[in-house]
Amino acid sequence: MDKKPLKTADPAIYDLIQAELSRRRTVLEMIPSENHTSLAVLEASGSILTDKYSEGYPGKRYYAGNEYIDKIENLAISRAKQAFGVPHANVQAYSGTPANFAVHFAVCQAGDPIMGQNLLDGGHLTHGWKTSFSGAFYKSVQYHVKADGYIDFDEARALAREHKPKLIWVGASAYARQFPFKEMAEIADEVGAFLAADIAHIAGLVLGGAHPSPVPYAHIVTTTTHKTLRGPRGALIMATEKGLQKDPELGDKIDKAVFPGLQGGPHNHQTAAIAVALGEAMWPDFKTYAHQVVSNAKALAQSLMARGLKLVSNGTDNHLMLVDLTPFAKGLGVFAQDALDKAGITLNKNTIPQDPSSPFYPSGIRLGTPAITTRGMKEKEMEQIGAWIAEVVQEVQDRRLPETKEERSVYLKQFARDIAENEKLKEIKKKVEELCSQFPLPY
Ligand code: DSN
Repeated sequence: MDKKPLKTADPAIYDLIQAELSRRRTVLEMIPSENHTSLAVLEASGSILTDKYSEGYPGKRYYAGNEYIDKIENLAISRAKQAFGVPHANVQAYSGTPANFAVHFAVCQAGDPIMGQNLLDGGHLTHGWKTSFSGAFYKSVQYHVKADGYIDFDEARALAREHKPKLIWVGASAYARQFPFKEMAEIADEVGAFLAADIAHIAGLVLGGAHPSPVPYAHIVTTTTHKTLRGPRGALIMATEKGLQKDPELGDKIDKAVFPGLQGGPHNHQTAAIAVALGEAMWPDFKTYAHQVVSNAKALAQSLMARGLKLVSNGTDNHLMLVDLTPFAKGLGVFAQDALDKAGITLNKNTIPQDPSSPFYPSGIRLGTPAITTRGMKEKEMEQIGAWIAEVVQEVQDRRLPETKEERSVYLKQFARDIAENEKLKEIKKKVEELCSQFPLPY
């Protein structure tokens, strides 16, 4: 086989990757679950390790030739244990959803009751939402947030007492406040449930000391590795001391649930890159990064609120915020998302608690600061970005989502044409590009 680099071997894919790189260089990436990894993480995840099969665990593989793979996986495991302060870590789950599936498989039987935060209130699909395996295979009950945007413990406690869940999830994808690990642990302990903290969004903040750790309170901790942790796609599943006290077999059960329960061969290039990211997250400058992510989010939230935008829970304690657009109209999220994208600000439409519209046409937008903080932006830039976002929202605030599917399709096509021509958006995009050029990507 010829040793050709991608550029000559497959110019079509090469050019598309380059195009994506240019896009990323010139936009503000503000989807709060995304980040820009280091060159070292990219190098490990694009490495020759992708070729190797290694079903099993270090020292107990079903294939030969795993001498170095064992060392890599052991390094990833020991860094995860050291970084989070846990006695057991599994680094093989392909991503967050498979990791959470493995947790259910490890500690529940099909049909057992489970409990998690309602998806439309910021929770995650895998915490018991009806369209996910977790809602289909288990008897799921969901707790909500109150009108002020904070988790409703009274409801969670009452549901736990009534349904006696075997597993309770704390952690969410669109929750702007500190996660109440201690309070949820009290509820789980009262009913004898396993408490699993899904810290996918905040893992980097936890490691950097910018958010309390769930480790003293939860039995199990899961996280993806590519959000604030700034690693490759992937996930960790960890058992805490408290978890091993509740069930000394918990670590083994988690490992068996991942393999052979749900997955085949681990993605070794991913494992190596996770090890690199965990190494980076233990450097002192990662603490500075994590705190800056939160300071930037607070500054951005202030900038938005000062311009009259309403935030769910009136602010943020972490890396993200949810803008509630219902003061203008329901279902405006898609208009704001697409107009902001045209202006070079990438974020996502999102439901808000008690959303009067639907998940596909929600009434909010979700945005965060992990990636723009990686580029080196600080509070001064957040103030400016908040001003641009408010200006863009002003451009779309009078839009109204038509009621019928047919009308919507015609209306949204016209909207796409309108925003492509919009002079204000073009002007902001230029300014965004200018700002981005001063803050290069890490690769
Ligand atoms: N897709 C992730 C997020 O954006 O939060 C959750 O799985």
